Amino acid sequence: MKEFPSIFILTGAGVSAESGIATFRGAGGLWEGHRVEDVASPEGFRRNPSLVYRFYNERRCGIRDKLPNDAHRGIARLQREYPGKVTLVTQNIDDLHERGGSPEVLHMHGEIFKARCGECGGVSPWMEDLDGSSQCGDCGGPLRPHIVWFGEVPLELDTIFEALDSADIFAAIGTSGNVYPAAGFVDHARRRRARCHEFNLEETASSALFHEVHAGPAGRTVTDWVDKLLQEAGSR
Ligand code: BV8
Ligand code: ZN
Repeated sequence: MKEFPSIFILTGAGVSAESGIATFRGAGGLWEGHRVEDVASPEGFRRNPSLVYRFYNERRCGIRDKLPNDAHRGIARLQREYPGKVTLVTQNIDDLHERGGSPEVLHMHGEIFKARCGECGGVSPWMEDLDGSSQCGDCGGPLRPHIVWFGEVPLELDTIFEALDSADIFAAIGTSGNVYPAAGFVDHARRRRARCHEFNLEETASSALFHEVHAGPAGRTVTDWVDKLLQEAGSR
């Protein structure tokens, strides 16, 4: 059986930028007007829940009418057509990878269209606004966005590190590499001899850690890269 290199893809806000979803640290980024500690931390939620509910209601509303772009579709095509293992981990809370055709997405920072119960911990799909009166369908407990805030432990870390340990190719697409532990994945992959690719519009804090940098909009650079990978796999 021909062994095909296993691929690990990490995406950030930049993969959804061409779909019209604002990134965090770009001009007019999401965090402007809001201090991170106030809207994306458990302390902020305890201090002022309605501000946090409102911040995520605005995000949910803004994401609902957006469409996947060529980068989402390219990654989904790779997941469907590449004969080797492809793991997709996203830091994004939108559902554009799913709507772009990805069969499996690991949302390490949670998902905007889900809510989590403060009592039983149950997670359920949630498309509408959330507020202090929203109740868990199972136990009637209070609901919060199913989002990993700063200071909280990211989701699916066991699955993520298991895939990262055996990756031959690591790609970071549209992420500034500011937030840990995601920002540390490239170093982890490098130490396991994976070939590391960075897809970004500009240099980032971790660009020096990558073997190959694909500069430009992910819609184009990811499409070109997937074409090349599928062609190489087909010709093996
Ligand atoms: C944890 C959900 C413990 C919320 C998010 C000091 C040192 C090191 C670490 C820390 C520290 N102090 C605190 C920490 C830990 C902290 C952290 O890293 N803080 C940072 C600020 C220093 N991390 C945590 O708290 C995490 N938890 O550490 O728990 C632990 C750890 C391991 C094991 C056990 C326990 C939890 C962090 C999760 C926070 N939640 N999101 C929400 O979305 O509202 S983070 C949020 O911000 C996103 O999810 C994402 O992760 C991050 C934004 O980053 P990017 O996605 O990279 O977006 P950004 O705008 O920054 O960059 C976009 C890039 O795209 C740019 O480079 C741009 O050039 C590029 N781009 C734009 N357009 C395009 C493009 N590229 C290509 N094509 C384009 N068209
Ligand atoms: Zn409940």
